[in-house]
Amino acid sequence: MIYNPEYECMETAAREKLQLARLKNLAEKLYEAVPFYRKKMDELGVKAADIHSLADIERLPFTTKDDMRDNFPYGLLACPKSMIEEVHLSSGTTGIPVLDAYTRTDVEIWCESMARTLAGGGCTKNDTVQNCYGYGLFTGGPGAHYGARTIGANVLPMSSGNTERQLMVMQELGSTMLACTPSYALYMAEEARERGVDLHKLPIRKGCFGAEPWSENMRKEIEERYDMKAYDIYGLTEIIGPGVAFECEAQDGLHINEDLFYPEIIDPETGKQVPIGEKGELVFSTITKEGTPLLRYRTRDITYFIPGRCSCGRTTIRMHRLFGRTDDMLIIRGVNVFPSQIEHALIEIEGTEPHYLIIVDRGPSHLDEVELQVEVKQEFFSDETKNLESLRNRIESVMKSKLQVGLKVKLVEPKTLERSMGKSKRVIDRRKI
Ligand code: DLL
Repeated sequence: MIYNPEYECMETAAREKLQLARLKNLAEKLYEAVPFYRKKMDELGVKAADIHSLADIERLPFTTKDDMRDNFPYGLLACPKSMIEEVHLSSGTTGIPVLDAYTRTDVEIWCESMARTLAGGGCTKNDTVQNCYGYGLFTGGPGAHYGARTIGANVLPMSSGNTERQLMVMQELGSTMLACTPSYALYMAEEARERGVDLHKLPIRKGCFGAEPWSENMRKEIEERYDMKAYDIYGLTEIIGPGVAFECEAQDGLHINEDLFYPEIIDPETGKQVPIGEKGELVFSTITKEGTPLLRYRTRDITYFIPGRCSCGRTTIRMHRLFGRTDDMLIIRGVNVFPSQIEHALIEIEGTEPHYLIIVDRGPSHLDEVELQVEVKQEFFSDETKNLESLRNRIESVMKSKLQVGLKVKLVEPKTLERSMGKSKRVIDRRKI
């Protein structure tokens, strides 16, 4: 279902006209209201009046996570504080968090963008949405809640955790749609199996998963375990929370709500836009926001724009599911490695589960050493040890050829790696660099 065909199926020329008007308006407002942006724009010698086409966006300054931290909490506010009706903070574990302040209009934009997102995954007013994203300062729970309410669906505001209760509610209230992190979806499926709950017999048939990297392998696993369609949804606190981009029934890239969040993909080294189809860092300008609108926010997320139109009828530009971040990139013996590359490589190896942990350390000779712990399907553990040995060798050689770096694989029994209720932790870096 397309929630808002007027905007989601707009002709490109009309959308570009709208985006340009909104962008100029944003630049003007930020110059007037936010000293940080006025200074940056003065340094670059650019004014809102210099923006004549969307290509001129490259003249405007970037915003980084550090800029947001430096201005924490309210330094980037673009409206009177009395207009703020809600605040969220990033889930970041390092240092000062980043803040998103929402006016009433911003919350309405969020409701709209999340309604489009859930509708992309097939949500209608007849659905019962079990929302197990965390409620609180994290945007996941409230975002999915707003979206489901806007559609008119029945929302079960579960938040994350208490898996026994989640499964009870799923069975007794007949949830038809699930919203949570992909790792928590798999965790719940495991618990269900353990407790003898047959998910295939329940009416839950679709789910919207995001907030952390996941792969096609994990999608397949979730779809099989629940007998459902699993959709990827993307967003970040700084921009609005979830609701920035989402998959539709075609599951062929994520549609960006580009009339609300103007996207660019840049070369992270040069800061210049790259051609459509080329990988780079995703950048957003929040062209309709009032509370803490941002110009050209560098997400550090890596993806590319998918050329061409989607079969679903939406005309919005699509991005490929994320490849990783510019900053979770590990440098191992001088080689750049993304955890997501390891996950992608595991997809091709029969016998492994999509649960893994990367432990990086400095060995006795001061060289980086990586141990990759991988969960193996139960059958392999009941088999002869030589099968395990050959699986281990196989993973090591695939990793070597894909990553150009050698790592030690340790096979572990199913369910030994720690599961998370929210974002899962895939990397432990013990190097003190
Ligand atoms: O994770 C917002 C969200 C909530 C998105 C619920 C989807 C569902 P933050 O905590 O600020 O916001 O983290 C944002 O998480 O820059 C990505 O690196 C990562 N991320 C979010 N969605 C995906 C996804 C929320 N679908 C950061 N795939 C982003 C991969 C994702 N990574």
